Amino acid sequence: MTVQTLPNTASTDEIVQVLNRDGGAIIENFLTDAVLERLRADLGALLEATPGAQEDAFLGTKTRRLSRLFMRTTAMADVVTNPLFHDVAQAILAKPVKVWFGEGRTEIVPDIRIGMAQAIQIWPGQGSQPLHRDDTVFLWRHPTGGREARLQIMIAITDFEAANGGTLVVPGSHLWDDERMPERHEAVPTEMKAGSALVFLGSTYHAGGENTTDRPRTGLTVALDAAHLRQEENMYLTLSPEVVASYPEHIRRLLGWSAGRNFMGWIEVDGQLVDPAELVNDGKSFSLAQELE
Ligand SMILES: O=C(O)CCC(=O)C(=O)O
Ligand SMILES: [Fe+2]
Repeated sequence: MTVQTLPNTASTDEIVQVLNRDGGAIIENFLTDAVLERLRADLGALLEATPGAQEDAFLGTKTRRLSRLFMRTTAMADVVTNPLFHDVAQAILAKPVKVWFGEGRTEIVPDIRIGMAQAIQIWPGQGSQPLHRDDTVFLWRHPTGGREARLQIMIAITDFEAANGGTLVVPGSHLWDDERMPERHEAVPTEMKAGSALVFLGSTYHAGGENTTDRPRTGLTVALDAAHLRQEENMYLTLSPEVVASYPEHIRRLLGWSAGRNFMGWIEVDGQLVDPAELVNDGKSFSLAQELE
């Protein structure tokens, strides 16, 4: 089994179909050259100054991980609003949930939210990660019955090859139950040109591969999650209100400054339960934080 490669003209439906069948898909030319260059310019020097992780078994001592990306490059806004990622995540994650309010039967559609964003640079000599599911952060159980927690993307900032650690993916593993152990021979390496991207479900087994070349492999990974789940990267502590306020409302909501349609994440102001997106709009979140000091 391989991971199917789709052109960037593929429709949301086509991409969703492949993801439901295989658990992952490669999208060619996901980024424009201009956005790719901005990401390289904004993150390159920072990655150079970033040390490898201190833990080897999962994070990798020869792997550099740079997060807090929305304060480091505004190109992140282009990444998360790209319809090849954003609209596919919306289609997969924003599935209605039926609830009762007294005698009223109603449907709530979850919003989507950025769960984490990280540049991952795998240096020569780094061995492969253990195969894992990224929805493990939510302790998600499988089979999911089609209710996924996360859509993840891994964008190639340098070319991804089998030899340089191109992400290992186990096609079809999103359908497995929690008893089945993933085995290395079931995984295929992601090979794609810089600017292309692998999208995969939170329930798909994958891992960073071994880099046996003499050059680092650089990727940018971002998660879009169902918004009622806690964000893996703590955006409230990571990004200052000033940084968040510098982005348009849609991005601010995606970053978590929003209560969403199920009102998860409200704050109280003058006795009213308010969506924080409204406060950031008129600058009130700053005075609110001061009031608490
Ligand atoms: O770097 C990669 O190719 C994948 C990394 C990964 O899956 C992770 O750190 O969770
Ligand atoms: Fe992962």
